[in-house]
Amino acid sequence: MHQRTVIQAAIAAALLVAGGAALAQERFRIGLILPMTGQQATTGRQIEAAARLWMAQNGDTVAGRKIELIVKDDTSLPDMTRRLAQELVVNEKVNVLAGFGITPSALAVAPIATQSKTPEVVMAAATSSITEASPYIVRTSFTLPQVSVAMADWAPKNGIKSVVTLVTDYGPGLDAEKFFKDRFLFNGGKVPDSLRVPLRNPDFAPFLQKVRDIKPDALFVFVPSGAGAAVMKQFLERGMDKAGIRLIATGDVTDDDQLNDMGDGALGVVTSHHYSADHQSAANKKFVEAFQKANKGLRPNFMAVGGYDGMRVIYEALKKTGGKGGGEALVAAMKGQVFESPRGPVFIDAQTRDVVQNVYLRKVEKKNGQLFNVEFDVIKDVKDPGKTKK
Ligand code: VNL
Repeated sequence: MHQRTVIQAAIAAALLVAGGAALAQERFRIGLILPMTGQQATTGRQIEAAARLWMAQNGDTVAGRKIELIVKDDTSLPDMTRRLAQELVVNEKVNVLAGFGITPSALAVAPIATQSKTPEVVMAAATSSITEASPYIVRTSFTLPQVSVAMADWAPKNGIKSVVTLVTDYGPGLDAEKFFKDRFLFNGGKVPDSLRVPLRNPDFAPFLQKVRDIKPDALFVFVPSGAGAAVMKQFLERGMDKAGIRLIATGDVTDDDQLNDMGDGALGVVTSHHYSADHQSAANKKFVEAFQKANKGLRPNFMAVGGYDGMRVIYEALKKTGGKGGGEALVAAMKGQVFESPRGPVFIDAQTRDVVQNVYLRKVEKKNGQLFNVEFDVIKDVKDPGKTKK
C-alpha cells in the first residue's frame, strides 16, 4: 500500500470511530404525548407514572444510548396532539412518538409518523382501525372489538337474553357497540336499543331513564377510562339494579383507577378486559407493588400497563438495532415481540402491528376491604377481530 493510502485509510477509520462514538452519545428521545389535564387526565397520570417506573427499573441507557423522555400535555385535543407531535419531530428530533390517550389524538399524528418515518407507539387509544392509519403505528393497549366479543359470548350463557347498549359516541364506543351487538345477535340475543352519549361532558341520566323504560335483562356499557365512576353512580342512583337490570361492561367502566371508590353498589358487576390489578401472576404482583410504592399507593390500571409495555417494546427494539435506531428498523424490531406483561402473555402481531393478548371475564369482589376486578375466566391469545372483518 502507498504511504498516502495508508494515511487516508487511517483517517477514514478514525472518523468512523468518532462517528460511532458520537452516535453512542446522541440521546435517544421518546416524545410522550398524553392528556395530563382535563377529562382524560387520569390516563396521562397513569401512563407517565408507568413509563417512569419502567425506566427506574430498567435503567436509562439502552445499547449505549441515553434515553430521554419528553412528556407533553395535549389536554386530549387532537389539534394540540398534532401540533405537539410536529414540534417534537422537527425541533426536538425525537426518535419515537408515544402515548395518545384517545383515538382522535392517535389518528391526528398518523400522517406525521408516516411522513417523518417515526414510530408511533399507541399506549392507550383502542379503536380497531388505528393501526391501519400508518405503517409506523404499533399498539400496546387493546382494541374494543377484542374485549367486547367476550362479553357477548358470556352474557347469553348467563341468563341475559336482551341487552341495551350504551356507549360513548366516537371510535372505540362505535367499535364496542358493533362488535358486542353483532356477536350477541348471532348468539340469539336481542338488542332493543343502542344509545350513544357524547364524549365531552356526558350526562348519563336521560339515557338511563330510557333503559329503565325498556327494561332489558342487562345494560352493556363502554365509556372511556375516567368516566366509569359517573356511570356507576347514576346507574345505582336510578335504582336500575333494583329494577332487575344488570350492568355488564368492558373493563373501562370498572377501571382500577376508580373502582375502589365506587362503593359496594359495584359488587358483582361482570366485565371483560385485558388487565386487572388483581391479575394473579408473580410479574403482576411485582408490578403493582412497585407502581404503588412509587406513586403514593395509586393502583395501576390498564392504561398504566399499556404505557409500561410500550416502553418495553421501545427498549427491546432499540436493543435489537444495536442502538442505531432509525424509524423503519425500530418498527421492524417491534413486530413479533413476545413477552410476559403484568396482564399475561403478549405478542405484537407482525402483520397488523397490533397487540394479541388474553381477554378475561372478571367480577367485582371485595378482597381485604378493597374492590377488585377478580378474573374468573380467560379467552387466550385474542387477535383484534376488527382486522379480519374487512
Ligand atoms: C379510548 C379507548 C380511550 C378506551 C379510553 O380512555 C379508553 C380511545 C381514555 O380509543 O379513545 O378507556
